[in-house]
Amino acid sequence: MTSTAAKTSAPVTPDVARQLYTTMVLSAACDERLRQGISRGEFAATIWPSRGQEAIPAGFGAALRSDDRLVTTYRGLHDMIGKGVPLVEVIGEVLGRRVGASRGKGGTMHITCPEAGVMLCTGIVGAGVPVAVGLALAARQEGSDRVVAVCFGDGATNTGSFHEGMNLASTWQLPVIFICQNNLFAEMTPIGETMHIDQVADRALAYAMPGFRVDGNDPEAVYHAVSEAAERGRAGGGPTLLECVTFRFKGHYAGDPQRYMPAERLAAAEAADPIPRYRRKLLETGVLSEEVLTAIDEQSKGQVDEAMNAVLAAPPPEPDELDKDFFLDMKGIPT
Ligand SMILES: Cc1ncc(C[n+]2csc(CCOP(=O)(O)OP(=O)(O)O)c2C)c(N)n1
Ligand SMILES: [Mg+2]
Repeated sequence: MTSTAAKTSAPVTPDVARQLYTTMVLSAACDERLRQGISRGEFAATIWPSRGQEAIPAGFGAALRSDDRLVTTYRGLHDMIGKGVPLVEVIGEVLGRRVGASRGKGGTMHITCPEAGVMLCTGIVGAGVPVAVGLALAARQEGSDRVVAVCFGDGATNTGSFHEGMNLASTWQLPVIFICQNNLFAEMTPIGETMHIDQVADRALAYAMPGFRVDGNDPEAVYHAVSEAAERGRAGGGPTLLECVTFRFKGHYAGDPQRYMPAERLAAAEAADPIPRYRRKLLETGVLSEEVLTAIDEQSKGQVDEAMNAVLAAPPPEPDELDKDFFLDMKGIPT
């Protein structure tokens, strides 16, 4: 039993190609800078690196509207960047500074930025799924045609929350795009030891939902698959499950020595790094020139350095802010 592969090979416009490549490079530069600072002891922070998985948020970031919603996980800094959360707010939250998206009180696992549509980030595996379904119900009740994308890992698809959320979204035909970032590992366990199916996308069949397996290292494939799913959701066609197959280069957490990871497997994945792969494609097809690509590479590193300097100069939250920002008043203003 297999799900259909997504029909997604049309070319993208140069503007979309530029956005896809920029998100990938910016996410990798941010991840790299944070890991560097942690390993040098420059600051205390914890991250769950997304290096290797950048093509996924590049694709959905370009496919979704800014008012579409996103729910993601602890391994979601690249997702935040793809959805348009300012770098200072991402890095600021990781370092626990007042300029962070959650004013430095949430940390890496709890970044929200409603202005960019990022409504929840959670460290509880699978827990974002039912919340995304609720956000999609809210969109319908408000008469909005916005859609909700929810990112989670392969391991999360073994949780009850995932199946309950899939079932309800299917039953009520809600506009949810379930995006599994299948990096083939859950913490230190390879996927073959946690499920007996060949494809996560097949899990859609149990809910009579379209399910597609996508090359999660190809930003254009993800872009097309999410665009189609969003179009279906906006038109009342219900939810879609996308299994974006990728790889996690840096282990479960920053500093993970990855003793469980066969060296040749990691080396093969790194040799197929989606960023140089997409760069080569853009050059070979003449969509973007070497000059433009180099400028994007340099500007992205510059933007990360600038954001990091702004964060390092910013204070942590004051103790009297601890009990603020939990509730909204009747006008929707944080109390
Ligand atoms: C409900 C719950 N169970 C267990 C954990 C511990 N845990 C943290 S990450 C993780 C693995 C999740 O793997 P996957 O869903 O594939 O996401 P990835 O980390 O690969 O992105 C586990 C088991 C948790 N945080 N929450
Ligand atoms: Mg995983």
